[in-house]
Amino acid sequence: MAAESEVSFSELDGSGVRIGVLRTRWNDEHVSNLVDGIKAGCAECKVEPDNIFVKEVPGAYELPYAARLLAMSGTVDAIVCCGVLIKGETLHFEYISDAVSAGIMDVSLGTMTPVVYGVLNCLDEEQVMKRSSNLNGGHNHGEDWGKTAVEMALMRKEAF
Ligand code: DLZ
Repeated sequence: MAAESEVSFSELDGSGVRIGVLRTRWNDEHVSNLVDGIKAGCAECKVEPDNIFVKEVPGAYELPYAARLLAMSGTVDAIVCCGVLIKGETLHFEYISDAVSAGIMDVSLGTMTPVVYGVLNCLDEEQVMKRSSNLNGGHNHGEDWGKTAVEMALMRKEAF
């Protein structure tokens, strides 16, 4: 069964939606591919290219802080935090990974701005490539994150 069984993203009207994308410089090539995917996902939901704001941070650890600043600015309706963490030989990966996922949820609930968790946590580059590109049977998860951001931005605007 498809993960998105109940939602037809192509029916979402994101024409008035503003999306903020925060992306890391770490793992630049993969993250750039993911950002392209986010833009493509947003475009599929009719988001205007001018309504997508992209800002860099150094690494994944900086994403929650930047997300909080952006959410509090009130300039976007949803945020995608985009990065790639690749496991090394130390416990660094585990500490950063936990802090980032908890931090992003904290910002989302604390500011009531949808913040999409667009961070890949992978054991090696091969795993990253399968999830950040549509080449060689892979799937660019950025596309899903862009669509999720639009769906959640509309949910927030309509507020049940
Ligand atoms: C230090 C570090 C390491 C080892 N690996 C990654 C990574 O795979 N992906 C990533 O986005 N950032 C990494 N960083 C940098 C940290 O996220 C952070 O920028 C620094 O620890 C400074 O706070």
